[in-house]
Amino acid sequence: MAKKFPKDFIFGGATAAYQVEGATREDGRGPCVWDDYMNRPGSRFNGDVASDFYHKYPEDLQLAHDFGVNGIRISISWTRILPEGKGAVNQKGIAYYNRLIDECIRQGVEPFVTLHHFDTPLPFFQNGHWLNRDLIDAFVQYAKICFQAFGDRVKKWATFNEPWSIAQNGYIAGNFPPHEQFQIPKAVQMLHNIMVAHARALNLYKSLGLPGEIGIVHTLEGKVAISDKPEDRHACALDDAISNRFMLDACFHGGYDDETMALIQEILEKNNGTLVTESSDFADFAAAARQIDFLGMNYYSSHFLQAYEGESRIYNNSTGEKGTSVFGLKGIGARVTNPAVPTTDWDWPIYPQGMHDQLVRIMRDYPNYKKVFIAENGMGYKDDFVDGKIDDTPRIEYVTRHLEAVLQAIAEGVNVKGYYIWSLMDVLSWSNGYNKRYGLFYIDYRDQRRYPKKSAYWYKLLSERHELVGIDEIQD
Ligand code: BGP
Repeated sequence: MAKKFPKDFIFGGATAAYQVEGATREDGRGPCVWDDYMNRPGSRFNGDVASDFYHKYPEDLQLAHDFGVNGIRISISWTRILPEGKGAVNQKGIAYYNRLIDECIRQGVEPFVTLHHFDTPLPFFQNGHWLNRDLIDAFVQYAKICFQAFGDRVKKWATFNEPWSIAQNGYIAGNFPPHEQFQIPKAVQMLHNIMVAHARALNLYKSLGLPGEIGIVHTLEGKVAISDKPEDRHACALDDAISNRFMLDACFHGGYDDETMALIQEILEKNNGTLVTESSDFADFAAAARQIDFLGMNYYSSHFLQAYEGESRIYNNSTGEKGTSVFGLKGIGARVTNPAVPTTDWDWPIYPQGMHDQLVRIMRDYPNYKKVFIAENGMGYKDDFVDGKIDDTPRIEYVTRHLEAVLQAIAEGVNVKGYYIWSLMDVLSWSNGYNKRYGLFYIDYRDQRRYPKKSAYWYKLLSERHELVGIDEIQD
């Protein structure tokens, strides 16, 4: 295992517009899908105020600076720039992101900007979402406006955050809008369409001759067969194909490998679906695969797969009641508990080995990748707030073990250039609300005050020394 992180390694913190900004009706912002969804009757929470980053970003960036965080993932809210998703540009939205980006740079916290972090404009969502190819054209238009407005200062761009989560959570698990379940063919079609939008925006960026780099952020879920039985291994290959390979092939191979497509076809056939593509899609994929500068990799967890012959069935544990999850998909497999692997309260297996394995897999299967940023990793935890102090030792342990996996991958030759902890400060969790916290900085949502957690003091030492530090070395 390498001991030190590379000199130019970024120790960042991640956020996303809807999860932090709040101010959803301010300065001409139009509605995105989440405004509507989270304000539906019976909803337990919403992002109307969130972490009030829209107003408090100078304080958050000051804290980032003071605690050694030298990079921040932010995303642009599409409907601040284009309130209806297309048409007239809202200059107040442009002005806000100009202020935010300038403040990041002033504080030495480099902005890594994502164009789409789940928050599709409401009219496009209502009109078929990513199944409607009109959204591809609209996304490219929106991307162009952002590149032209901010591309002189933003040096790291990501087209999308986690296409897989949009498709899986919205159309398979049903815990994101539009709350559909088991619509596997729709999910596959969406992934393809989003990959086309990614490729076209990336190619456009490259044609503008701007001074930065562009990539995409994928969540890579480790997939491990629960046994050596061929049927369990096949379930594992199927889940890996739909969750990871399909998108990685599009981004780095410029099209889908035969083996990947065979697995996807098998899934589609068992679920009575087909995939529709246009031949120009593959020209766009090929051009983008030649030009992509980096992969942003989010990693939280791995799944243990068992063969499964039944109908699809899922129970989402969105309250942190440990041991309640159920996940079996027709034509794919069942995600089962591995008694040897601990889990979080939300039943996410804690398996750092999977992070190492996914990094090595990128190097092995996609050798034209140039570099990887860990764009998100972190631990959801119900932090205890005692006299203004938060002892989040389990989070520090979780991150330490995942950073060890990163160091191991670096030692084996993977070019990893940064780590953005999810999340910089506490944020809204899409399907869990405000009690599933991830931040280095605790937010008391009653008054929006920020408090550094034990992990923030630890992260500061880590960033100063560029090597892992023990919990006993923290002085707060
Ligand atoms: C990723 C998203 C983030 C964030 C994180 C934690 O999938 O990119 O936006 O929410 O997961 O997820 P959750 O809040 O559901 O625990």
